[in-house]
Amino acid sequence: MKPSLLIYNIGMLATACGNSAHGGKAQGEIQIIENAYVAVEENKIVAVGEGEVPADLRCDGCKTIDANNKLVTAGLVDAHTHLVFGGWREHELALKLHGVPYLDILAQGGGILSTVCSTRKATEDELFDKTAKALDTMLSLGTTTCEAKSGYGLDFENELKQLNVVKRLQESQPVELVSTFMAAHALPEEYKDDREGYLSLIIDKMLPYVAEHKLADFCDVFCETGVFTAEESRRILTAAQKHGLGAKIHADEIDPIGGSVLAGEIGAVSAEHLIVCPDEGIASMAKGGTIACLLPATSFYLGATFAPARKMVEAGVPVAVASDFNPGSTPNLSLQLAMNIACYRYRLTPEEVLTAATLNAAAAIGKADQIGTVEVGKQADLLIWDADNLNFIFYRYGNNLVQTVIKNGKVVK
Ligand code: IZC
Ligand code: ZN
Repeated sequence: MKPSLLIYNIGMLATACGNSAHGGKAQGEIQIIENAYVAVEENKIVAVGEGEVPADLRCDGCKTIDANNKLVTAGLVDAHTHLVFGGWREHELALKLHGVPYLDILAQGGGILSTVCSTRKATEDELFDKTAKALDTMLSLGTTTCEAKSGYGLDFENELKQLNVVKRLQESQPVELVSTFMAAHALPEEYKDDREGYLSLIIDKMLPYVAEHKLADFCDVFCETGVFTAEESRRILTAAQKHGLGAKIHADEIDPIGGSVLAGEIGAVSAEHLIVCPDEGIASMAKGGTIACLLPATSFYLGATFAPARKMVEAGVPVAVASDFNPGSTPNLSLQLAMNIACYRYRLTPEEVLTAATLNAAAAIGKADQIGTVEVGKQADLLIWDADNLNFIFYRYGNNLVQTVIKNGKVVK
């Protein structure tokens, strides 16, 4: 066998292992190989080993990369972003600094609803160009796969416009995308006196269309005070499951109104945020096999408390870490930064956070059998870091330490 790409002289290869999310002790049990090599054929990893590269993997014609004794990991998987939107919301920073709560800004027609106005005004091409630029930055920061939620259209035409942008971007740039339908992100102004009308639009019209046209793999709901109740979330998510979409839920971000308990009960793939997750929510997620998708950069940006990540790991709930990139509660594209904050503020170890941002994140978007680890048979999504070891990328923060990005077996940065 002659590979198409050979990376040799790897100082440290650090990777989670397996095809499913890891919680408990297993979250921190990663494989470390010093003096390693990785061989790739087309878009797949075909060999991973230690020491001298075997003769049958050496080739004259193929591309070789000398990793210069640096760290190699799997590409980062960002399992939670609100990627496609019009405008920004920098004016809200001053309000936040004056202590105006996030939900008050939303209740006054700002927040998400102001992004809905800008997104509705933007053309599909404008959204495409803006999002392509964001993805280019993400790729250089090491994100090789990214989830993208709709939820700034809040009507048929504009939700589809967002989903369509993701579909087009999937075909035109290297970052692999997974779409989540999130029309239940806020109640649009035109339905403010007709909640049932909007729920029916989502459940009876939009969901069947999105599922039939394969425009999303997941459905998400913002289950929060003043947004959608746990009962409304249950109706939307169980309807989505009947259409074959996986369930995700923004739960316990500000108030614990039952989102995490519901997540476990309905077997949601993931629950997001979980800043104020009660013990019964953790128990329910452990029972239901739900991944806790935590967003530490959001706690940091909002000056909020931090999700009880250690408790979750110890209860056997697999923890994923994502950026939550969005124009309101965290306008940051760097999953690296989120990983650093996860380490410092959740007190997760570098090994646990690596699993959180690769294998567990891949599982949270239904791709753990294809990506998230550096193992034979997985897709060749790899990073070479400007770091000698895993600890270094957690110790340093605020800089981009990713040197080389390989997506699907091709050097893309
Ligand atoms: O635009 O504020 N939390 N949704 C739920 C968000 C934050 C995004 C936003
Ligand atoms: Zn979110």
